[in-house]
Amino acid sequence: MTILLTLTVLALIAIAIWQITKIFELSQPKKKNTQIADDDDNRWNGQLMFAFLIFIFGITIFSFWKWGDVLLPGASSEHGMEYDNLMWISFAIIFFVQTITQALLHYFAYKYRGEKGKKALFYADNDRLEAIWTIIPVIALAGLILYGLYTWTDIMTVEENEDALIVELYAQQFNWKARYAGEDGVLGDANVRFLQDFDGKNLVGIDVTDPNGFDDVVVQELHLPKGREVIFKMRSQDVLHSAFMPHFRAQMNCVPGMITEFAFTPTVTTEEMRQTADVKAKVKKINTIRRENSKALIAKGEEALEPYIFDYLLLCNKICGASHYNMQMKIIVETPEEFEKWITDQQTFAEVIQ
Ligand SMILES: [Cu+2]
Repeated sequence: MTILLTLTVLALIAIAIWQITKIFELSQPKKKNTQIADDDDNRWNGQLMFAFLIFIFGITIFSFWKWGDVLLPGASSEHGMEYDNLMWISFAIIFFVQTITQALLHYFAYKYRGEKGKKALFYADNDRLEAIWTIIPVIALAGLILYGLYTWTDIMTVEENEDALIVELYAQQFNWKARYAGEDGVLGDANVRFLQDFDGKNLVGIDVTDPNGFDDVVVQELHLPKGREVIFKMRSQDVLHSAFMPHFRAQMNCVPGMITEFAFTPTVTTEEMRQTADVKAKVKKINTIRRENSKALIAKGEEALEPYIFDYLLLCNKICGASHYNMQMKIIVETPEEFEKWITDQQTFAEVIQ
């Protein structure tokens, strides 16, 4: 009922505005009655084009100033630098070209607006000009594509590395689990058919007929040693998920029925990241917002929000169901010594099913 009333009121307001506009038009002295644009109309249109140019430049500068600080902090992985360079170079070229072309387009629309008596110049073609505006984009785009392909291949190729840490990321609606290969460096075979074994203690479905699985370690918080390559093997229990680790510039789909791979080397520990000026500023900004929101919550008799502390996160980046937004796992990057101490404290699969 409220919706119907609101819609009726809106419709009546629209009709009133339309009628008032008509009255205003009729009350104006009749100047002309023609559909052909005159100098006044053309000047007005030209000025509007120029105003639009100022508007798009203005809103671009405003957006950089206002939201420039919500971008991710610097990459925390070796390949992340390459990835960021590619992105910033592409952005710079696009930004430079778009600024010039938009400025020319709108300025010329204003400068060469229609005027009485002004005749357009008949200009059939100019081979040299056409060659220039074809060859320059070809070189620029081919350069970008080749650079992109080279970077992509470099990032996506997972090479055999004896020293690499092998970690399985196991996705299910709506959480993550991680499995370390243990002492032998080999992940035991696994299958969703074994999930019910051992009263549900077999969290990722490790196959007990494969001896490689007994020293595997299954956890719900991902720890990674700084400076050592990590080879991730992704699996999904149910639907399509995507393992997204934004701070490491890493993402890979988790597809039911197959194992996908991605590898990177973390370069900054969680503790080091918390001490960077950029992250400190972000944390401060988030906590200011949280304090403000807490005031409203307390007024309603609810609990205040906890202060935010920076942590790396593994997120799901495929809309996989109702709680997709909350499908995440904390990642802790630490020194190799801290990592060794942590992993030896964890229970192996053999210990869990005892
Ligand atoms: Cu998901």
